[in-house]
Amino acid sequence: MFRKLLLATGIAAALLAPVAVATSAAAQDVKTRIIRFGYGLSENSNQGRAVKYFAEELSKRSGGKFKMKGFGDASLGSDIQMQNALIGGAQEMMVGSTATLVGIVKDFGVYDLPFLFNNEKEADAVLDGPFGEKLLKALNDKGLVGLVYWENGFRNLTNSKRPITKVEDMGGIKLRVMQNPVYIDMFNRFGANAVPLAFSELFTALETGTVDGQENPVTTIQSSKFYEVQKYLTISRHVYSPWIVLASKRWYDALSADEKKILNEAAVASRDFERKDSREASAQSVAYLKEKGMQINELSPAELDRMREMVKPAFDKYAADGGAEVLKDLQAAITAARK
Ligand code: KDG
Repeated sequence: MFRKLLLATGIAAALLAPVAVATSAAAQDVKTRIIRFGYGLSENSNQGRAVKYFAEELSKRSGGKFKMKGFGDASLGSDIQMQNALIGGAQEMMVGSTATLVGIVKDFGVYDLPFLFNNEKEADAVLDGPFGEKLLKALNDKGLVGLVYWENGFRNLTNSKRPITKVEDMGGIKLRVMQNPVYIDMFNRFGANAVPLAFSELFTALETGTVDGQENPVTTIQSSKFYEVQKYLTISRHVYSPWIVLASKRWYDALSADEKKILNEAAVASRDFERKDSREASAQSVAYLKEKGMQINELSPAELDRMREMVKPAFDKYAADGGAEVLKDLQAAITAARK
C-alpha cells in the first residue's frame, strides 16, 4: 500500500513539477525577454563556456522567459564598442576586461597594476568584497550596471622573437597590450615597445608581424590559438586580470524586482561556474601549449623581484594621476584578505 502511495505521489510530483516552475515564473513579474550578450573570446573558451552556462541559468530561473543569446569573437564589437552600445541601450549585456573600462571609470585601472595579487583566493576576496563592490557601483551613473566579476586570470608573455628569461630580453619587442595607460607605461618601462590594440585585432597583428608578442592568461593563449603564431611562452603572472559582466542600465532599470533578482542570482552562479572552469582549464593549458610546440620558460623569483622594482614608478605615476586613494584602498583590501 505504502509503495503504491509513494509511486502515485512521485508520478503526481513529476507531472506537476514543470507546472510548478511555470507557475512560479508566472506568479513572479517576469516577462519574455531577449538578451544579446556580447563577448570577445571564442565560443570554445572559458569565457564562451561561462556565457552558455549563464544563459542556461537565466532560462531555468525564469521559466524559459529570459532568452539570452551569446555573440562571441567580438561579433558585436570590441569591449569598448560594446560598452558604448550598452550605455546607449542598443545591446543588453556583455563581458569584457576591466582594463578597457578606464575610459568610463578611471579607477578600474587600479586592477592593472602589476604584482598586486599573489593568488586567486586573494583576488576573489577583494573583487567580491567591499572594494570590488564599490567599483561596480561607480558604473551606475555612467549608464552601466556591473553585476559580477569573472576570472580572466594571471597574465603571461608570448612572443615570436626570443625566449624572455630576463627583463632585458623584452628590449625592442613590439608587444601588444590592452588599450590602457597602465599597461602601456608598464611594458615601456620593461623596455618593450607597447602597442595598444583591441583584442579582436590581436591574432592578425601577431600573424602579420605588426606586433611580435602579447600577454594574456594561458587559457586565452590556448582558446585564441596564439600558439599558431607565437613560439615563446614566458610564465610571468605579472597581472591578475578580472573580467566584468555588464548590463545596460537603461535596460536593467526597466526590469521588475523579480527579474532583477533572477538576473543577479544567475550572475552569481555564472561567476562561481566560470572561476572553477577557468582554473581547471588553466591547469591543463601549459601542457597543451607545450604539445603544440611552444617553447616555455618560467621567470625566476629573482627576475620577478627585479621587475617589481622596475615598475615601482608606475605605481607612483598611477597615484599622481589621481589614483592615490583607490590604490591605497585596494592595497588595504589585499592586506585584509591575507589575514
Ligand atoms: O573581449 C576580450 C576581452 O575579454 C579582453 O579583455 C581579453 O584580456 C584580454 C585582452 O588582452 O584584450
